[in-house]
Amino acid sequence: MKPELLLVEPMMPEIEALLDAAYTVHRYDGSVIPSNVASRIRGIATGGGTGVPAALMRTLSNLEVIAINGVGTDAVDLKEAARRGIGVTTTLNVLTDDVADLAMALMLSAMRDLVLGDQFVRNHQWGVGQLPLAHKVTGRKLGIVGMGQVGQAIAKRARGFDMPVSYYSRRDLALPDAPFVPDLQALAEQSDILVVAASGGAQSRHLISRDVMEALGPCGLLVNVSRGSVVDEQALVELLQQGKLGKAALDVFESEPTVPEALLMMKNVVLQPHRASATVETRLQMGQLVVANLGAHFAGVPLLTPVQSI
Ligand code: 8YV
Repeated sequence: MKPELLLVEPMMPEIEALLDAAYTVHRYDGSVIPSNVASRIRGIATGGGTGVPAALMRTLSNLEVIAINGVGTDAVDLKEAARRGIGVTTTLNVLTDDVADLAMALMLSAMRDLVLGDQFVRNHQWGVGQLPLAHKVTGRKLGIVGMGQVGQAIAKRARGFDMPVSYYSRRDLALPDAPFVPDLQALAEQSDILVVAASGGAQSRHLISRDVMEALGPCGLLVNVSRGSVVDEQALVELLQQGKLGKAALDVFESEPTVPEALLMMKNVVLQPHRASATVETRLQMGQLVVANLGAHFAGVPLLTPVQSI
């Protein structure tokens, strides 16, 4: 008999086909799972942002493994998983480049007003109206918040744009070409562009505070490719409205998929629907790693990319 699995967030059809071949897959639609089904579910596949709601986890009394199709673990109660001996895996190393690429794309898009230029052409304004000049990216001072794999991949790309890079992180990594700035507000103050690449979770909630954004200032750009929770979104909206923060380019939000209405109206804001890892190539690799981790668990061999050992 195939083990039973709960798919909490849809994956690529190719990946779902692999899951269907190996497991009896129940697709979660948010409704209550009948107890006779819930008790048979031994594994979960889910997204990083979606994770596993606490109430759902409680109903799955025989859950053994949670395979996250992403690197964020903030939407899974890791303590509870450890207490219950549930293994948790992520797709470590696979999506770093894509997230760093999107950070650069957001940076370029916001500084060079790409969205406005696109709308200008589509609205037949070229030759009719005037588009204000944009701002230069090359050579701008970049501050990176969270210098893990993604932060370092962003720094590597930024060097190609001759951008001096400094960073704030939980600890000084003694990197040869990027100084550690232990005071986040000071980093914001000295940066033209601040990119958020820190992990989400209680420890980083509203790390990008009103004060930090005010320090970035009226000419500054805030880019977020990590989690919406890291930024105080209400303060962000207010500061953009008041002109105290120059621009924002955001892939993630505090209550996805809800985006503050005020942001939708702002020309100095670039928005994406949490798509940093959303490329065919990367999602395929991520999905394959999810399948491989689940396969390892049910074969009784060590997980490939565990978050914690069970
Ligand atoms: C994905 C993510 O969009 O890695 C993460 O934690 O949030 C993203 O890469 C997500 O996991 C797919 O739903």
